[in-house]
Amino acid sequence: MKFENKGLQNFVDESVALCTPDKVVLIDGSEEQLEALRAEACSTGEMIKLNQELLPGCYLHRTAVNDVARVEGRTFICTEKKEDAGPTNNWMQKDEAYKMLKGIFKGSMKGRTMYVIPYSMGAVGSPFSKIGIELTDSIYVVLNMAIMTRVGQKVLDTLGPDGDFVRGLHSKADIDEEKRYICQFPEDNTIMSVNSGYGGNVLLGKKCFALRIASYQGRQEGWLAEHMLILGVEKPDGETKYIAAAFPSACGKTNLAMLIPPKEFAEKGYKVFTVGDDIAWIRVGADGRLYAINPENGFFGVAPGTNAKSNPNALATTRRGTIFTNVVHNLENNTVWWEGLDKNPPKNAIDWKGNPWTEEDRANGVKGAHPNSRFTAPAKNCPCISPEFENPQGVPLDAIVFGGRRAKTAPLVYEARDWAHGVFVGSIMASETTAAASGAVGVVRRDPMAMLPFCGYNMGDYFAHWLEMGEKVTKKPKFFNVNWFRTDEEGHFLWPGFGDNLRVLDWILRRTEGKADAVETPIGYVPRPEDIDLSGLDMTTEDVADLLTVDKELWKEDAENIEGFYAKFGDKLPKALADELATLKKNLE
Ligand code: GTP
Ligand code: SPV
Ligand code: MN
Repeated sequence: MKFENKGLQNFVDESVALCTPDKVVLIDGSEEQLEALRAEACSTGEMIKLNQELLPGCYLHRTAVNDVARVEGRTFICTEKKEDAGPTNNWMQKDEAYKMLKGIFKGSMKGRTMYVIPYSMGAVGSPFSKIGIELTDSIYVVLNMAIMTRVGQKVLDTLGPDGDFVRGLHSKADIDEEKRYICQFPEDNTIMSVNSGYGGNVLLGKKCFALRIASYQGRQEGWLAEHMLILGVEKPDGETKYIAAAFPSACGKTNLAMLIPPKEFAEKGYKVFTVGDDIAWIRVGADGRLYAINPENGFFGVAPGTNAKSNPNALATTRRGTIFTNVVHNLENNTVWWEGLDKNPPKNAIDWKGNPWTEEDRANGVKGAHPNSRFTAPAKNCPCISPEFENPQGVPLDAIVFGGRRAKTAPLVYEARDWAHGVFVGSIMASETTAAASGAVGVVRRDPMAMLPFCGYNMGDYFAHWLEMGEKVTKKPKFFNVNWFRTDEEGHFLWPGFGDNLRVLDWILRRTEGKADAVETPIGYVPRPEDIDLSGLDMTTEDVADLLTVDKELWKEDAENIEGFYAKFGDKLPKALADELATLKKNLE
């Protein structure tokens, strides 16, 4: 295969020599080629074509049962020096990593086709966009990348003869858990992923490039790559304000990005528009404000819990051109189902493992869909996609929101005092772990800026980079922290969440405009309970007051935990953050 771009030619030639595929195919992005690949995947059983009347263009795929989520324990940042990966990443010396990986990739594509996917993160040709090439032996990966990113010849044309790109090599190999590696080489713009077929491990444009590699690039080039949704709120006065929010995996980004305003808000004229649901690339504009783009072109969303009430926009987005992974196959009408879709689980069905999902299974509470089952859906399907979605300059941010799953400590919402305190609030984020990564679920861990699994360099340097960015932003957004997940003694959520989260965003936006009051607490500003608009909600101001309490004893414990976490960073911890922690402790006395 011949390419005009020398670097690309070398990358493909070397990878072919290493993996020895039978055939090499360039993905040109044409519908004919994609359609032929869908047919091929269906003929081999890799995908199942769903009911084309009810779900046009939709397919079902099941991964291996040992391969259903990101594997953080097998994800590595490979650099020359350990210090550059930092205390929160798994590290491998990069030459050793190459050597070890080459052993595993050797001959891994024998008998298979290698697909060459040129893709753009961000609108093709936009100055904020970056190009990647993924080489893979999986049609499922090709078809997902064609939804999640912009792929094909137009990307190669933009790359030109001398353009640089991120190299990504992926092989399913034998889906051997013991030899599964997701390796990032930020110093070399290279990603190598082997022995997995699960989204976050293999759609290399997503977490591997757009966060791990891009966060490193962002530090070199003076911008930020963040695990954030981006949404626009159009207010009754017609003005649209943009918010970016970082929540850990499976903590509500897709849901917040697509929220439907409560009836009372809709009647007043509030509208919400989705710019992105997972990743934001953020730069300082010429006017001194922060601007964010969503580098992706689709949504790789959590299926369970998505329904006509919780997230009708997400559901509508998945009704055509969507690939479902590890959900229930409803044999009654050849469609799909998952827990929380509706109250009628199909009687004649196949579970995510590919086995009949029986009456007995259901009676025993055996789940039909994997808790981390997903849909891959085109952004253009989304009924509330923002008119600014393709804007190459991005959207200006008025608020940056952090949040996680905390049963107790964090109040419904609080506001940081300034930029440095905002960075502190992001850096102390903590959340209960979810099914999005393999390992125990429900364990509280610190997850700064929701980037713990995604930061491509030393997180101490990452904090410093956030602080430095503040010096360049002359018109600063405000920082907030939210927690939709406070529970009562029985573990029930105290806040209704979902669409009602707009009530909190509304206070946030009014704060950015200097139009809402707040009370100062040891951790920052919280709303007066009466400042959260509860109209139409079966909740009292006292209930909200409960959600806003700041329990000093719990926060003292948290401060101890933060201190322990911060200690990992040694002298890489910026002094400004150590000072913020000291202030927090003093405020709690
Ligand atoms: P990733 O794609 O893994 O990054 O996840 P995400 O952050 O986009 O999470 P998503 O919006 O898919 O939500 C994950 C889970 O959280 C789903 O089961 C939702 O039902 C639940 N969830 C989302 N928003 C809320 C909320 O406001 N309140 C409550 N109680 N649950 C929520
Ligand atoms: C996440 O886990 O944060 C996701 C899904 O968005 S994955 O692509 O697996 O990373
Ligand atoms: Mn995510």
